[in-house]
Amino acid sequence: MVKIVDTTFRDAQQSLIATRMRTEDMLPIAEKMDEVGFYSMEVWGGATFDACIRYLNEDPWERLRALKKRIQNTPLQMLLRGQNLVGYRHYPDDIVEKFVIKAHENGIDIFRIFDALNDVRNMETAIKTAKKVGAEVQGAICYTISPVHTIDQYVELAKKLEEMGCDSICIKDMAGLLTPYEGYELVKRLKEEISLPIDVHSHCTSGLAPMTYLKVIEAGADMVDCAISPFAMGTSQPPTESIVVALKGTKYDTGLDLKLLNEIRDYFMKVREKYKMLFSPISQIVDARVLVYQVPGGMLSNLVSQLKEQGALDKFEEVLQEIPRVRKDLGYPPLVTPTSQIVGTQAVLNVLTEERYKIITNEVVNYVKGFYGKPPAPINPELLKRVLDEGEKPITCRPADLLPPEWEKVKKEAEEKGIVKKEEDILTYALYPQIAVKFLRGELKAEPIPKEKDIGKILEIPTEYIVEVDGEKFEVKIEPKIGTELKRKKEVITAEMEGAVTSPFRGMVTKIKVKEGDKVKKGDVIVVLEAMKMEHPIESPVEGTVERILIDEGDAVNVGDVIMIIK
Ligand code: PYR
Repeated sequence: MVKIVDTTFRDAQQSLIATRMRTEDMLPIAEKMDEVGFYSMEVWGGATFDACIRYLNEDPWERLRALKKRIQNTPLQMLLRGQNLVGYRHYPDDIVEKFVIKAHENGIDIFRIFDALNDVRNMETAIKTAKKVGAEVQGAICYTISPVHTIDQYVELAKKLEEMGCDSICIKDMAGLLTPYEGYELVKRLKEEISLPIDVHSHCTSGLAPMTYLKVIEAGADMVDCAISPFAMGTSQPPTESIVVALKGTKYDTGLDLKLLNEIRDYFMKVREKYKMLFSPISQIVDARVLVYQVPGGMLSNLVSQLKEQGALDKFEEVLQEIPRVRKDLGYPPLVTPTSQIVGTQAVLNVLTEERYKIITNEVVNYVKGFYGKPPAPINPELLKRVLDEGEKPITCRPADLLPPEWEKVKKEAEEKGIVKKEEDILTYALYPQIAVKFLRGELKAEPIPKEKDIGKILEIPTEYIVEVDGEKFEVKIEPKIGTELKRKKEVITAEMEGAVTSPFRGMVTKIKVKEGDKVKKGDVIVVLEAMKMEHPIESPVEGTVERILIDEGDAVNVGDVIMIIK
C-alpha cells in the first residue's frame, strides 16, 4: 500500500502561485482533508513563513495553530532548510533548536529536513532537536544531475541520514529531473541498503514526474508527494486523484476515497479561480528546458520576476544558458533554496553587466569561502582566486561552528523594540529582522490579489496630474525616470562624463561606503545595492578620489544612473 503526502498548502501553492494562498482559503477545507487518510500534510515551512509575513500580513505561527486545530488525525509536516531554517542564511545552533522546539509545540509532527549542498553537517542540529522533542524526522536528499552526482553517493548519503536517526528518507527532486528508470534504480538501491521508508517528492515541470512515480512505486517507494488536481501539475506535484486511480486494485492501492477527493477538488477549483492571475503560464506548461538547464520551477518564475524588475526580460534565454555555467563554477550544487537564488542572481548579474563576475554577490563570496558547507565538486580555481584574499583558504569546519549563539541577543533586541507578545515573535525577528519589526508592529498590509482588470490599469497610468498646494493648482507632468541621466540640482550628469560611475542594475542603495574626498582603489566597495532580494557590493572601477556622491542611502537607482564621480 502506497501512502500519499499532500502538499497542497505548502509546496504546491509555493510552486504555482508564489506562496500567496491565504489561511482563510485553507481553513474551510482543512477538516475534510483530514478525513482523507493522507500519510501527512505538508502545510508549513519552505517559503510559507516568509511569504505569510512579507506578502500576506499573516502570522505563520497562527496559521499553523489554526490548521492544527482542524487537522487532528493527519500528521502535519513542514519543510525545514536545515541550518537555514525557513530563511536564506545559516542561523546559529541555539536559534535552530528554539525554532524546531517551537514549530513542534505549535503543531509540526514531521520535519522534512534538507540541506541545499547535501552537507549533513548542516542538518545535524535540526535532526537532533526534532528527535529530542519526539517528532518524526524525514531526512531529505536533494536530487540533481551533474558529472559528480551518482546513485552510489545518494545511497551513501541516505545511510548517513539513517545513522543520524532519521525515520524516513525523502528523495527531493525539486526540479523534476528524476527519470522513471533512474528513479527506479535509485529507489531499488535504497530499499536494498537501508531499512527506512522512502518518500519520493517530484515536480511536473519537465513532464516526467507522474511516470517517475509509477516506476519508483514499483521499485518499492513507500510514499509519494501529490497535490489535489487544481493545484497539481506544472511546476507543482502530480495530482493525487490520478495517482490514486492509477494504483487502484493493485498491491500498491492507496485506499483513498476518490469521491472525497473530488469534493476537495471542487473546493480548490474555487480557490484556483480566486488566484488565477497568479498562475503564470510558465508554471503551468511542461518545460522540458529544465532537463537541459536544471532550473527548478520556482526558480524559473523567480528569474522572470528578477528580469522584469531589471527591465531585462529579453535576456531570459541568455540567463538560462548562464545558469549551468555558474553552477559548474560553484562545484555543481543542487539548485534549491538558497543555492538556486545564489546561482540565479549571479547568472543574472553576469548577463546584465556583460562581464562574468564583474560583480560578485555577497552570497557567492560566502559560498566560495565555505560558509554554506562543502560543495559537491571543487570550485573553479579562477573564481576562488578572485574571491579569496592572498593566503586565505575556505573554511572546512561545519559552518555553524563559527556562529556564536544569538538567542539572548535577539531576545533582548526584540524586547527593547516592544514587538514581543509571544516567544515565537522573537524567532520571527531572528529570522527576518527588518520585515519582522514592521510586521509585528502592524505596519504591513496584505498585498492585494491581482485581478484581471489590474493588468490593464498598469498600462493606463496617467502621466499628467493637477495637484493642489495651499489652494493653488499646479499642473505637473510625471516622466518615467529610466535611462542614463540622473538630474540633480538642475544640472545634468551623464554617464559619458569623466569619472562617472554608473549603477549596473536597478536596485536600492542600502549603504554608501565612502565619503566625498575619500581616496579609493580599483575594486574597493563604494556602495551596496539591494536588488533581487540580495545585497550586492558595487566596486570602484578605477583608482581615484570620490569627487561627488549623487545618491543617498535609500534611493532607488536605475541601470546606468550615475551614482558617483571618481577621478
Ligand atoms: C524551499 O526551500 O522553499 C523549497 O521548496 C525547496
